[in-house]
Amino acid sequence: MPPASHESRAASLTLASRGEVRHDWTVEEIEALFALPFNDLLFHAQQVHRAHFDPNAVQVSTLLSIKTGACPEDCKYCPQSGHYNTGLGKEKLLEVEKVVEQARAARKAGASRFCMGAAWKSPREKDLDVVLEMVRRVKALGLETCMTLGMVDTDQAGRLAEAGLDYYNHNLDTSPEYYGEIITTRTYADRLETLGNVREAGMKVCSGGILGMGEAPRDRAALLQQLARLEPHPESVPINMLVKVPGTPLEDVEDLDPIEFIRAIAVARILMPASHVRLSAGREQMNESTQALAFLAGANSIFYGDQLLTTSNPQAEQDRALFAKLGLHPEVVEKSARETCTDDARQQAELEAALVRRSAAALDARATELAYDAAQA
Ligand code: SAM
Ligand code: DTB
Ligand code: SF4
Repeated sequence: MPPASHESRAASLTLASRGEVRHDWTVEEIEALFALPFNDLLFHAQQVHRAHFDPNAVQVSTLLSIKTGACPEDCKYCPQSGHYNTGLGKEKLLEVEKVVEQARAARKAGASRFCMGAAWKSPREKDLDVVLEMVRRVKALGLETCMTLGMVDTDQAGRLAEAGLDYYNHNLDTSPEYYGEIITTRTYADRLETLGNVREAGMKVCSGGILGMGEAPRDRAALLQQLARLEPHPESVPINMLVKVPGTPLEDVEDLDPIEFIRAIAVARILMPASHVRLSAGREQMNESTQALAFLAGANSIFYGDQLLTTSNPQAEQDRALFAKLGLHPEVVEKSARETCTDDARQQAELEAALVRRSAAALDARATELAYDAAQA
């Protein structure tokens, strides 16, 4: 491979001036970012990240499946699709009290956002009333709320927003070109329409995709282009590494090189400088070094808690240890999210402060250790 000249690298870097928010990226420009030497790409992503965020703060969300399995959609990656036999037991919509109990536990463990997911094509009228009550009750705990319920029309989005839903998650999943290989029961245009309805209703948008589904490098660039074309950018961008579930059509797809995954995180950070980029599903299958690189590349959000929707996530204790090792701390929720303040919310604020103090103490201890090592050397 011929070495890239310093000039060509510099030219590529000028494609993404530090922190500039753009919506008109071409796939070729994005591919040029992917092609940068890894160190240059990560350095650039760090610069963008630091211009917009505390580089050591990570937003912490916990997921709960509120309705599991038997989904009519045929997403080839998904253990919950009724089209495949993954041995997953189906569950009806959970009772509100059960959801509130789980949200309280998530808050106690240190999560600041509670994300509720349902295996639906779109919510039915009678289910929506229950879901709206879940939003109100979880919000009253002082947690930020997020839901992912499939497609929503303008009326449904309006009612969710009115109930106080902060974020709606609906992923584009992959490039428009590769999409038909993965899902046939809803279109890319359907997804964009739902995202438009969410935005119009005044909620924050959470939208990202899945990597490692056998897509080509250009598909990863094209997915990120689609996300960056949204105006405004999604506030939250989950980048999932495919969790290969036996029984799904993608169970044996070839692994994506972790370095390619990190590149995609770095490019997402550069394209959407002010968005939270979530190192989403797939952390259980990643080692600590890959996760550390993802944070270096600009990821600043995770799912925290032992379970994603139906598959496992690293144990909370393991994540607390990783945060301490890397000197990361949970991002403190903005004041506006706490304006609904109740006693419960105050408790949450105290807990967050305690978590920040704990991480700081771990950092101090590490610094003392290093100073001691240096003195011994
Ligand atoms: N049914 C709703 C929908 O698809 O809009 C919400 C739930 S669905 C499980 C939410 C997202 O989870 C999907 O869009 C997909 O990006 C992600 N997901 C599902 N299965 C996954 C897997 N095996 N690995 C990684 N991400 C996955
Ligand atoms: C997202 O992008 N990833 C989450 C959340 N949004 C809803 C879901 C990941 C699901 C992984 C497979 C499972 O646990 O069922
Ligand atoms: Fe259903 Fe969502 Fe799974 Fe697709 S990703 S099968 S819509 S639960």
